[in-house]
Amino acid sequence: MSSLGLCLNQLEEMEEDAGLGNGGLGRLAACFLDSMATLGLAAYGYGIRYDYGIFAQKIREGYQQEEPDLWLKNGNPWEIVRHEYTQKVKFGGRLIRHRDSKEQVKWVDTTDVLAVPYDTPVPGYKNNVVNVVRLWSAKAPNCFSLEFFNDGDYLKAVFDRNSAENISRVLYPKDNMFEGKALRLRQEYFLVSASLQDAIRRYKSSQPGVFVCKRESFDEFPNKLAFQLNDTHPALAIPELMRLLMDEGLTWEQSWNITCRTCAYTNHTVLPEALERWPVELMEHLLPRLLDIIYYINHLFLTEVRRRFPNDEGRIKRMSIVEESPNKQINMANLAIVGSHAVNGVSKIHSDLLKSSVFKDFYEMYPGRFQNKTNGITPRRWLLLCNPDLAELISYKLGDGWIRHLNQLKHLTQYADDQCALDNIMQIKSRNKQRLAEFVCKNYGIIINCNSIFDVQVKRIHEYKRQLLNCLHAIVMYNRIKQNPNKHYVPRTIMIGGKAAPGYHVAKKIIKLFNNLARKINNDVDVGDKLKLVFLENYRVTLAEKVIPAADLSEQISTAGTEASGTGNMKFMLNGALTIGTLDGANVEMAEEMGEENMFIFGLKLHEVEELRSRGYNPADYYSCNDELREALEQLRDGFFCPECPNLFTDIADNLMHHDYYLLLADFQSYIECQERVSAAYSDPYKWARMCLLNIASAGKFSADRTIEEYARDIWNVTPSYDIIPA
Ligand code: DL6
Repeated sequence: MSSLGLCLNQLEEMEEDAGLGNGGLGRLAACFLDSMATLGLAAYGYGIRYDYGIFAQKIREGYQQEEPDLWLKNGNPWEIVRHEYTQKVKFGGRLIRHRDSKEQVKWVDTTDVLAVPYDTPVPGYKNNVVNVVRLWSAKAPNCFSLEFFNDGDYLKAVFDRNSAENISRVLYPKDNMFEGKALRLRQEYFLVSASLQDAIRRYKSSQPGVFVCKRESFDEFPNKLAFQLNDTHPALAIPELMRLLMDEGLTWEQSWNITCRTCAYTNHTVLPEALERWPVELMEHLLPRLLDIIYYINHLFLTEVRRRFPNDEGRIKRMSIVEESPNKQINMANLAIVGSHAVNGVSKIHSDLLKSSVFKDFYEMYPGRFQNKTNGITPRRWLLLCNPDLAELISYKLGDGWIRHLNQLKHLTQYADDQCALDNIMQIKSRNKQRLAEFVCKNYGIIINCNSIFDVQVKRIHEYKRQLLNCLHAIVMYNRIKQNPNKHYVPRTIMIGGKAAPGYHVAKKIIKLFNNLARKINNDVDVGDKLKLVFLENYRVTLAEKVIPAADLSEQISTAGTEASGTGNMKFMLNGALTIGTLDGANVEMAEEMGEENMFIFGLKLHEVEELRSRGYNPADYYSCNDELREALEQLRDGFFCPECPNLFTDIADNLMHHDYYLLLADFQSYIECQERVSAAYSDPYKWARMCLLNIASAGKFSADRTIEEYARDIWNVTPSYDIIPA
């Protein structure tokens, strides 16, 4: 590199992110891959090799604009194509039934698509284990649309090629939101079918010491394989595995036994708009054999429900995989639960909610199936790599065992009152803040005060995550400064980053609002550097690696009961940022680990949210008696932050004042007071530094290694190993 006059760091900066997911769900999977390799587990990550990943976000005049993510434009040196493992995936066609057999059904006249695998290595941490993430790219078979070539309709033939290859063209950019598009269903089946065929191929040929295809019995299948369904997006794995096993000659009962013992389902959300329900009509057209199998699974399942809970038709209706009204649709979560031996949520509070509300009927029927696996993050990326100075300091104090055994961080507590150690941590934070400030200045032209609290909320923009509550706090701070400019204020830099789904108008409006607040506040001479607002454009993993180590305050402020876990919260904690948050998702367990005195907790608790809603929530009860809140809402409503288009934010204000589903107004006062406690704590550098250290020291639980050890022990029945295998 240096002989070519090139700098490795610059080259690293040029590398595109592989943005093949939407947010927490995909990033969690990436952390799990790192942990599985580090724990010596023989694991494959399967996914789709999208030509276009999550869009690039550009901010123009305060608005989000989307641009295609051409991540492969300069090639991808980390992958190799494995043509030899190409699989065929069927769509459409019709069924030919052999008498009334449920096993012997031929799926014919299908339109086939090839799934070509591209492998990327996933190295474990210094253990010589290298696993694989295998991503499928769609390719039309050579014979595809041959009849049009024969007819001389060249263009039609080429167009149809594209329709096959469109399957892996682009990631659907909605996070926590179901999009019932046919192409999305094709993507889901494409991933599932190719991956299962690949796993069966490997199972059949994997008799130790024998190279030719050997294994004929499927008896060992559940002992050799485990399929962990990452939400319901791959839940078609259940009927597809049934199909493949029956096509191998197994009976329905044998296939069902193997399927249930092999599959397990992780739920990642309770938001109703995110739960997948596919129209039967669409499935009938695209995947008739799968629908046929789902119907029979449902028939047997409902027979069992009726036997266990006689005369309870309400329950039958709620539990049915096939929903009858208003339109017939397949409830994918119900399918996933029925066909799995384990179902888990991703934090304690979330797993409890699954049992007490979302899947209550299923819990009553299969209590032993329900588990919790609190999420985690990989300490290799989220500390060692992104915050090398802090990592070095910790290794200097404790040795480097923490990199694989994050619980060792608890030994840092011995330095909680050691001024020198605290100074070291704060010096590192300060350098990280300096670097981020340079980035912000260079990229957005905003000069920020490095002595201010770096108050950061980075995540997808969603109403339930309540970026608007953060905006209300910014407005209150601004109004206070304007009313009393000479008073002392603890300076703040509020940074928000995140993408809004392109069709999610409210989320896009929230971005515009924050940028308008920034325009007004950042240019007000009375405010100066007491308050600055920065929108972090195009938030993605590589930007997170810069932002998180530099944050003082992490905003985790969703309405209690809405965020399944969160994982950003853990990344901030590990890097010594303090959290302001509700008792939601994994925040609850973070508070347990560090002690509530080391976190800024506010807002309604889950049972209070439920009580308030069942009592009947009226937002006016809150703003009519709160001057600061009313002022902020009126400013929003009346165009104070958008004189050139005074009605721009009226709908946001009206929505808050009249509906406010996520209870921002109910939590407002508690949030503002909590922010005051943050400012007071920051004014006491010793107290703040001590809290930072205690946050880091109690982050051990949130290693993805711990999460994976639990999956391995309780669901997959495999034993991790920290052995270093010969190179
Ligand atoms: O479990 C990973 C991640 C959680 O940390 C987030 O709290 C949760 O919102 C996210 N869930 C989804 C669900 N997507 N769908 N459908 O992204 O999972």
